[in-house]
Amino acid sequence: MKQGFMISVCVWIACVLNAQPRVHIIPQPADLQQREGAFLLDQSVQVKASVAGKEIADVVRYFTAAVKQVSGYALPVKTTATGKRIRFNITATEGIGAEGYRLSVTPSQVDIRASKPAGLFYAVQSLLQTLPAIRTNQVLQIPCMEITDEPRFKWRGMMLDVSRHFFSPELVKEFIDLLAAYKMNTFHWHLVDGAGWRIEIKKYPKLTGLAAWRVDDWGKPWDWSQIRFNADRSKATYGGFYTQEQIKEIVAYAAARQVTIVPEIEMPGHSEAAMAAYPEYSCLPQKRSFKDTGDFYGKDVHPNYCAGNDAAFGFLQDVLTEVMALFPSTYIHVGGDEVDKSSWKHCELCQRRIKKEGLKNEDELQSYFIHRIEKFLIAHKRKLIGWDEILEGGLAPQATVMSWRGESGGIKAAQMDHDVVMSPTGPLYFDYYQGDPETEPLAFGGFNTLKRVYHYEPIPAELDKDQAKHVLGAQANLWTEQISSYEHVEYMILPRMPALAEVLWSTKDARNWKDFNQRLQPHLVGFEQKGLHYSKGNFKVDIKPQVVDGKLLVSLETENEDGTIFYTTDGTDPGTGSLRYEKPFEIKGALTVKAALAIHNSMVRGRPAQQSFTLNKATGRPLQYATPYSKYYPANGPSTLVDGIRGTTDAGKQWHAFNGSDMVATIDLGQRTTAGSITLGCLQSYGQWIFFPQWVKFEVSEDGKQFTEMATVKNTVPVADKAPQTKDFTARFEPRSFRYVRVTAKNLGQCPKGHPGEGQAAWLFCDEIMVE
Ligand code: TNX
Repeated sequence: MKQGFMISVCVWIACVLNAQPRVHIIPQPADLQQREGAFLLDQSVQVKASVAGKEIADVVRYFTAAVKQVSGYALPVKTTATGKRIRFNITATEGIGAEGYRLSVTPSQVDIRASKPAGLFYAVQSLLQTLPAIRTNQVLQIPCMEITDEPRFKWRGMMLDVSRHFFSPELVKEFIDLLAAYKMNTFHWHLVDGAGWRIEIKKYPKLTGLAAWRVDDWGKPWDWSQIRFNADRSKATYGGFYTQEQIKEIVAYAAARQVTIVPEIEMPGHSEAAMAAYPEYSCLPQKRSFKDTGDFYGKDVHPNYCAGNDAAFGFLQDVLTEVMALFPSTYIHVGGDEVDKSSWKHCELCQRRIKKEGLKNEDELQSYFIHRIEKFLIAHKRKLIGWDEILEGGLAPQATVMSWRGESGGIKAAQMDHDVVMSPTGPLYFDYYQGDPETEPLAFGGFNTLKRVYHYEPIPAELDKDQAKHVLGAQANLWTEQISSYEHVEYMILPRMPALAEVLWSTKDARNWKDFNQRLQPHLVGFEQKGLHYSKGNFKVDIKPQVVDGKLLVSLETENEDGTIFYTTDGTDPGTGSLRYEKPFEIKGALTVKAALAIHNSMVRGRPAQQSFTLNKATGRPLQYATPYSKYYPANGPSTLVDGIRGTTDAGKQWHAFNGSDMVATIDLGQRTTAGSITLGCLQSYGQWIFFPQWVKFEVSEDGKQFTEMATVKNTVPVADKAPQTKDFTARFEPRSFRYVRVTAKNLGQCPKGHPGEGQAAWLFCDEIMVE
């Protein structure tokens, strides 16, 4: 009897515990113990702040305002409080650093301790994540728990490019709010680039009068078919800038959220906008036309700041002086990336400087440039940070390197005892796709999915313990060539930014992809409630072909580990009543697979993934290449050309690529087979250096040794035809019987005359080979 009673009490307690929602804080705290019960947040709660002071007052105000938003209650703030209370304490707390905090929640009290306001602020973020995202009818309960927490890295950053597209001060604040909610502490503000100058500099009014405005065009600068327009194209009316007053306000707004703003003033390249306003500081002082302000990467020559002209340095120092007065950040970012040094090569002043300073070449001139600017910043007690190109020609003595072209620049700098911030394109470029390009909004290219971001490790294995200390942290970059609305900005950083926040805040051991996925779900609900845009790329099903023993199988995969995949093959959209995916299944005829994920038995909204398959006599047969395809374009592996999927004008996905070399493929049909045509599909995309082959030769054989040529089909599309397009090269003949097929596609060899890559290796893209 007694035992039975005990069991039922245990079951009851377990039920109560189960009923209590699990705390789903992102980033995962260093130590979190959830306890039974909850602190009921109602009108009777008082807030107690133990020490007065502006910074604490800022945090408390932020907290009460946030609570008011989700509850409607204006909690009173007191120095002594009785009854149910939330206490903010600044005390020297052992075991947690400058940004750490302790949070203890019991049914009667919430107690927050930190040694600095930053810690209090982060405790507040953890607390707020236990409440609903918006005001609802829900009872507000903070689960009882004990948290001890501090970040792993001190640079937890996000960059926003406001040059390629301008975002208003209000939107920048919204961006900062999002960072703060996930305990990110650095906002790298890319204020200047070729496409527009965005910061008011009192001494140089043309920067905002002229260089902030352009004739509108945007999209994919290398692919004219994908260029879009927002505004009137006859006048330079597109753009905007921040006044110094607005900047001061934003800096204060960020500071109240523990976010430091690192401003970036690009030099010596990416300076088309500044040079349109002040051509006298470029190597090409002839007046550039007003329209050129909007030139994303410079159409002809890139007008760098002239490294031989002291007045250009004077200009930049004046600009930096005003910048430093606005931004208290220790770090000032000076760009330094992608400098086209050809204008320096042809500039008399630059060449004179090279001689006078005993420099070897233009690389060393770039290094001279950055050294000189660093000296100026150091004299003003600031530190220089720049993109990894600042390593070229010799790194400035105290510079910090932001490693974007992979990690090698960062590794090199750390080994030279310089600080680094990791920001490699893969996976930290958030202008890249986060899911299947066919169902995602326009992106730069590339593929940085949520899972790849989550698994990023900022400390490279190459660094020893001491060198690793130079890795301050990491940041993701949102370049905005393709991003013209703030909705799109949100979409690109959600949910990848919270994933990065966990990489940078939580301990390495705490990282758990499945657990993150589960904790993320309520955050996604919150995004939806708040009307925030976010990508569901993480839920998208990847429909992949697999050739096994001559059979064509299809596998369905998703990054999300929580759901069930449903699919159809009859063209209808899948639902929970459709076929449930268990394992790869065979395809025997032409059909379209559509697949989508269900979580907790409810379909994730959005377009399902879709893939059509067409089969022919070569599908699934073994294929051999004379020269291997490029490892950068693995597509679906060695069987890509016989996998039943056709490449589209999207270059990244289904193609096998050959750089400068020909494609020679031999297919064994397994037995003598009768057919009357052979086809090879190819891609041309001028802007991406991809050209149709000069000709394609089709041969057949019975023994795999003696081949007979059936036809050689010449290309008829001009090499200068810029529209991305696909083309089938087909040999038709009297049906005959053969076992082997050999297809040779002749690479154009070099990019043609007048092409930006003139003389360099041309790409040949092939998919698929069809025998019918
Ligand atoms: C490279 S990253 C750039 C940017 C582009 C970006 C597009 C870097 C320092 N330079 O100018 O916007 O790629 O992903």
